[in-house]
Amino acid sequence: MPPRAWYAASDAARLSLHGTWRFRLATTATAHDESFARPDFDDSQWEDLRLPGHWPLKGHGAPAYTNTAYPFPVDPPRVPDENPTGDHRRVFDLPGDWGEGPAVLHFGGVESCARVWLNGQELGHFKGSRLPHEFEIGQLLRPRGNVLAVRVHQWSSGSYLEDQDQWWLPGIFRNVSVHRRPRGSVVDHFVHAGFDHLTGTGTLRVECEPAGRVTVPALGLDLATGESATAPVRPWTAERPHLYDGELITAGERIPLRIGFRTVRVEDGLLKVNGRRILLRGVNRHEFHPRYGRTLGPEAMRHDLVLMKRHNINAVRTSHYPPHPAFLDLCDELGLWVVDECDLETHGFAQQGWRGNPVDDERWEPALLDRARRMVERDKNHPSIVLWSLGNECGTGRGLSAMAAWMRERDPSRPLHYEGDRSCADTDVYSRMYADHTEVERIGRRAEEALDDPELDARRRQLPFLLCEYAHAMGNGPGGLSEYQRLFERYERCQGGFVWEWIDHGLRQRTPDGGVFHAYGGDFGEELHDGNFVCDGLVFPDRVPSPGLVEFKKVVEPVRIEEVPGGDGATCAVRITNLHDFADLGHLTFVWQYAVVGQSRGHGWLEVPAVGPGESAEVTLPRPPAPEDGAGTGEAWWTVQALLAADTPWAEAGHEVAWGQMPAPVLPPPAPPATVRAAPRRGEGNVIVLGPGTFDATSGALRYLDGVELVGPRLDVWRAPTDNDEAAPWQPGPRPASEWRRLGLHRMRHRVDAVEAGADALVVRTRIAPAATDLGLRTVYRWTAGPAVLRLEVAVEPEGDWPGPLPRLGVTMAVCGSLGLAEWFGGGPGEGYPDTGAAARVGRWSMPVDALQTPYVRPQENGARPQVRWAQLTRGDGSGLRVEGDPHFSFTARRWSVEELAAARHTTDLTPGDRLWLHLDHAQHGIGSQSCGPGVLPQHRLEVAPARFSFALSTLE
Ligand code: IPT
Repeated sequence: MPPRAWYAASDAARLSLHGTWRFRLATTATAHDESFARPDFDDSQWEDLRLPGHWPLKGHGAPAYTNTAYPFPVDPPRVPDENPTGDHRRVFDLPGDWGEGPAVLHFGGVESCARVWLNGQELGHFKGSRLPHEFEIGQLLRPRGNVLAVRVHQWSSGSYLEDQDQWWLPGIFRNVSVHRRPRGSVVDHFVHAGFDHLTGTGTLRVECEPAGRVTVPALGLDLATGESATAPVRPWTAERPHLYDGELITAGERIPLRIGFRTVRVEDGLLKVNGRRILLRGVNRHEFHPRYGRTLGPEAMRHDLVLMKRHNINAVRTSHYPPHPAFLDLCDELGLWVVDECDLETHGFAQQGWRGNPVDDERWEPALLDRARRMVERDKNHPSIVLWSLGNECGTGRGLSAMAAWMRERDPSRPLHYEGDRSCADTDVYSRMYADHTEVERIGRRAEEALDDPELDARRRQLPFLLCEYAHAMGNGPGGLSEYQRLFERYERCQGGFVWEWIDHGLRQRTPDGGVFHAYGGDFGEELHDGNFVCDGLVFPDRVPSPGLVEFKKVVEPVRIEEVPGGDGATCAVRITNLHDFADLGHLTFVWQYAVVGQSRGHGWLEVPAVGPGESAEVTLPRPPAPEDGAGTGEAWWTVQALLAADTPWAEAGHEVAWGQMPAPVLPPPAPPATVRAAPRRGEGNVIVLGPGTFDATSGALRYLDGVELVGPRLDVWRAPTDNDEAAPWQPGPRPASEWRRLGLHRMRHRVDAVEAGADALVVRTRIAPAATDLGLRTVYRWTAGPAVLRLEVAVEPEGDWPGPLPRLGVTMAVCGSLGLAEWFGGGPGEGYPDTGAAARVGRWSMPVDALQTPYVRPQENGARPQVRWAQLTRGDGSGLRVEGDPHFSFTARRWSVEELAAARHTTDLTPGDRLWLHLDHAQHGIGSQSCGPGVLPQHRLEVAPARFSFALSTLE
């Protein structure tokens, strides 16, 4: 049947065929003949399979992951003999009141192709995995005992068009249903609902076959299909997704409509909606569930969108295929700008120098046009969709031009997107992936490198710019988000982008002893795979937000709250900037809090004037409350939060949308007791005692602090490489982790040159260096002591010509595992690194050491708390260890060593030992995004240079 608009509901009956089917899997396409399609075929030897779903996730065969490589020889359109083939059978009755007449069998998504029989009669076959396919079946249906037989092959010519970076997961993974099509019911309909921002009016016209009427009660509209009507309306935007309920009525059917009035245009070199430039704070979303693959229930879809809205995300690119249509209904309802992308990617041809690329071969054109049609026709009625995308990573070719031409003709109301053709010949926006900050800046100034063709160059220079992928969220990271955001705010041409990507595609698995972990490429024995490159999302596979999402929320917040510089020292003024594209700040309430050393000393409402989009206002904070006697001295901070004033469909009143912190004048702490410096002395055995510390006299290593046993502290420069440290092989420039391993930073040797007990200090002189090189770090540990405190000053002098940055610079020590509770004053509550620290706020935080860990799917450096003034590790009874740092430091505490962390492949490989490893870092190297994008920006690199830092260690009773 020709493709048509999807709608979730109508008064025409539907019968879902979800549930238990009979199933048999063969390893080749030709293992069985077609007799299974006969109604009397005996399938009692088959197994049960619940649909929708992918058979490899239900105990039949196995999933496989490749990024761009085709997991079969590239010889289009042929596929290998080993072609897992699933035969499916389902017997169904019609409901008693079904009646007679036309009906349609609907498949929402089948990977990768299907042949279908009903009651022994072949209906046909189809390809296009994430697109709908329908068959007219009314004449074949009978009241009882209908036998539906579907043969699905994992590989088909269609697989060449579906080389997206994800698991290969065959099966009937979306809805299968039968729809009654009464005479006079809707064959297809197209809702046109534009908004004129100059007059504030919306214009509605609904095309429909057959003709009928359209009503919109709230607008008093009742018009014939094909006619237009104009009325004053509230427009639809992602910020205020106003939908009007209406109805389409034909002789045979009534369909509820949800109408959003908005107009999308590219004008003045900008992408505008309702006459205004929009800024995309977007994510790329694959459909993924850790147990069900690309089969998502309504709860998971809503969960994704609610999480996005709560994290200030306003846009989704449906990478790289149209999603389940219910997801788009939710985008209309909750408010997101959507780039709907066609189910098309031929990336694996890049590995063949693009030889034989289907998008540049006219024999494939009908298949490409079929895909374009199935997407546009299905999804054309969603106000949330503001751009159509031809597909992803297909190189260039006339097939893409043919798709673009057809789309323009069919739906001139939406601009076109495609990234793979730098000339932008077929598109209305200039889109790139992973361009670094410098290049984005140039593009922002419309000063990018020229195209060879001057005409195309001039045209492209006038186009708005977006990053359809950036900030690769693989493992720890992405770093550098704030710097991108500043560019998007500075250059109006740069209209934001879409982080790659929303969710880690880790498949939930159990170890033999019951531990749960998330599997990635290679875990199913694939002979060709791309490892954990499939885990690069802002949420973990179980949809728990990762620190990257928390960071993104802060970076893209639609209200900026910052200090007005040059205050008088006593009062503090804040500037509140409204970064929404349409909304004023009426939906938010503002509260202030004044805290001293993280303890609240007062809070209240803050009156903020109505500030329009793009505008700002200055507001003076109240005078700080007077310090109470003896209390409230030390470092003081203002925090101002913008909270939702009323419930929304995605968060309750009081939900924090944005925040800012401003330092307040420090209240001087009480004068410290005059320091009496203790002198080192020889103790019993081969030890030196200095104040509360006991040291090994030969190595100079601290052994006990007030009777608490310690190992270390000693200098440490190694971290378990992050995915961004490892970096993608195709990235330009050195890959940090390989460089570090080449230098031997994971096997540093510590040599003690002198242990000098002076009059009031113990000085330990060392040199730390890896084998096979003359590079080294001369390090002097200078210990002094007061009555109950040990002070360590570390001085590091590099020797030799270090070629690149260090992973970290600090000291590491091991303490007793019973010190399982962490408390600190500094950045938190989550982790933060030099270029991922925007979301860390200064406060006093506490949590169990186990909760400090971030469970990246592939274990790697994680969990550092930045800008820490002091930290404590304690037992339940409050006893433990306290560290103060000067300057501020970052700390990490774990139940395993860096070496164990670096060696683990999955979270379940990490077993807690009986010690805690405590890392006190003077500095860390930034995180960057080099797993598929730019590396660490210069200002966040940890260059090798002389350094001095100190810690005061004491015990708590
Ligand atoms: C880019 C792809 O478009 C996307 O699907 C995903 O694979 C991403 O990279 C990395 O995770 S293509 C890349 C080779 C620039």
